Formats: sequence, structure tokens, C-alpha cells
Amino acid sequence: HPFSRSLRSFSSTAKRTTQIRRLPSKNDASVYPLRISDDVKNATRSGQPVVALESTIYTHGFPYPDNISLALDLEKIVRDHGALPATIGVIDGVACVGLTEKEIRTLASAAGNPETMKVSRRDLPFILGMGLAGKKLHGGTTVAATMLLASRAGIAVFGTGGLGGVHRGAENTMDISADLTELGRTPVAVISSGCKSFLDIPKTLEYLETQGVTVCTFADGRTGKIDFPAFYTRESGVQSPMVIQSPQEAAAIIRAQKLTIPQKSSRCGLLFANPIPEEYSIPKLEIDEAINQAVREATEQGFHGHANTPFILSKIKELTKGNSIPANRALIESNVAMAAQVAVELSKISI
Ligand code: PSU
Ligand code: MN
Repeated sequence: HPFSRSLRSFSSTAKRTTQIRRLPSKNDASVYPLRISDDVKNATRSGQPVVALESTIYTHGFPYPDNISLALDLEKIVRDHGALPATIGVIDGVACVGLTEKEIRTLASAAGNPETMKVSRRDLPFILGMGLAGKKLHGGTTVAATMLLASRAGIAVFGTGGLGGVHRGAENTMDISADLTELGRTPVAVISSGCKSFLDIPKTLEYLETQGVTVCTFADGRTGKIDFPAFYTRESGVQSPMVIQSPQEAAAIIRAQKLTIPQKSSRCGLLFANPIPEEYSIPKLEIDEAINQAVREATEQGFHGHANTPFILSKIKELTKGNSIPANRALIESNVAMAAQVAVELSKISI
């Protein structure tokens, strides 16, 4: 038929003259930009405990090759506590919930490569869309993007190191991490060591209150006034809005939120702050000095926007001559162990 011939020649011309590939059809599962592992699907369906883990700490936090051993170690900690780990990240333009060991190695090995993206909420459509269009990038997901993907996969608990927050001077720069708005809109419980004091901690807590986010600090037996922790140190000088004593209490709070707001899209995130283990805590004065200098240099050298946090993190590492690394590692391990315990407790009470 002459018409079909002309269509054929039109399409082959189009193919030669443009670089854009045919986008996958909606039923083509092999090129769907989101992949949830079978283990995670089975566990969430049957109510088994699952813990989400982020990957910006591997791509833009811990250096290679320590990041690989950390990533595998965190997964082991979750398993040892009787829960399933789901490390989340973007591999070759596909968002993966439940990375394989090989994929974790690939992503962690891509740390330091300028093409490797730090993926927050705003970056997800870009990196996944570019993947569909043929440019396949790797990316480490931040707390915000990890929460979003965890929630999509039906995971309720997420363990990490430090949370993004309201930056110092935000009244001028408006630099407020998307982690905070994500907590305001996505029902995932995040267990972290609070946030680093290069951020403005009082403003961060104000912002979370406005967003309706429940913020509790684990007091593990301590009584009296408990600070919201500042990552390397247990003291921030800012009192925690609420205090809890155990993973059972955290699980009960998650359960209560679900019972009072049955509709998932109306619920928001919860933040459980787990102070750094006492023996690793760095004196506040010592760490404050390094943090203040890091913030000064970031301002002087013009590192703002999404480049600000990674710059400050690497500067702190340099200024403390690597002394901050064991503390950093210890607190992440402790948070992930706590997250696994919370997930296990939650699985016992949610039928
Ligand atoms: N703070 C830390 N360590 C980190 C991060 C923040 O102490 O690794 C990472 C987390 O992935 C967090 C992200 O979600 O940085 C926040 O970046 P931003 O401030 O650009 O939103
Ligand atoms: Mn920011």
C-alpha cells in the first residue's frame, strides 16, 4: 500500500534525523522507571518488617571504598534484627527499592563521578525521564527521595544518619531541605540522629512543627529535659518536642497515626531522633569549631543550593582530620538497628 510505504520512510527519516528514541509503551515492564524487588514486595504484602535505607550517604557522603562496606554492614544489621533491608537508589535511570549487592557496589563505586546525581524529590522525574529517553544515570537518593520511593513500595520505616534541615541564614537564602517538606507529606517514619548543627536547629524544629511532623527523641532511660540531638553530639541546646523510651513506643505512635488517619494520602512523616551512642559522642565545642569554619568557607566559596550540604560534610571531615568518621559510622549503625527494632515491633501490632 503506497500510504504505508510513505509512513515507513517518514519514520525511518525521523529516526535518522533526531536522537530521540521511541519511548516505551505503558505496558513495557522492562523499561518501567521504578523497580521494587520481589523480596520487598513479598515482605510488605505479608506484613513482614522492612527497613528502607538511603544512598546519598554512599554517593555524596562516605568516601569509596568505605561506603561499600558501610552499605553492606547496614543491610546486615537490619537482617540480624529480624527485618528485611531495602536500600534505595537510582541505577541506570531506574529507581530501585531493594538494591542487590551488585547494584550497591555499582552505585557506591560511582561516588565522586560528577555524572552521579544527588537525587532529591525534584530530581526524580528528571533522572528517571532521562533514563526513559536513553540517557541512563546513577543517583543516590536523599532522605526526601528515599521516603517517597519507600512509601510507594509500602515501607513504613527508614533508618539514616542525618536529616537535611533549615540552613543558617535561610531567612535570606531560603535554603530549606526538601527532607522537611517530604516529612510533611509522606507517611514514613524516619530514624536519624537529628541534624548537624551547620543547620539552624531551632528553625528546623519550627518548620517541622508547621508541617505537622511528630518529633520524638529516644531518651533511653534518661529523665528530665532531653535535647533534640545534633548528630555528632547529644547536646544541641534545643529541647526535643517529645521524648520516648523504646522502639515499642515508636511503633505504637506509627500505629496510632495510621488508625486516626486511615487515608494514606492524608498522613505525614514522623521523625524519631536517636542520639549518638555516648562513647562516640564528640564534645560540642570541638565539633562546633569545625562546623563554623565549614559554613564560613561554603559561603565564601559560593557553595549553595544542593551543593551546600555535600561541601560542608566533606569540609567537616577534612577539618576533624577524619576523626568524625568513626562517630558518623557508629551513629548510622545505631539508627539502623533502632529502625529495624521499630519495624519489628510495628509488624507485631499491625495486622
Ligand atoms: N546530612 C548529613 N549527612 C548526609 C545528608 C545530610 O549529615 O548524608 C544527606 C542526606 O541524604 C540528606 C541530604 O537527605 O543530604 C540533604 O540534602 P539537602 O540539604 O540538599 O536537602
Ligand atoms: Mn538545600
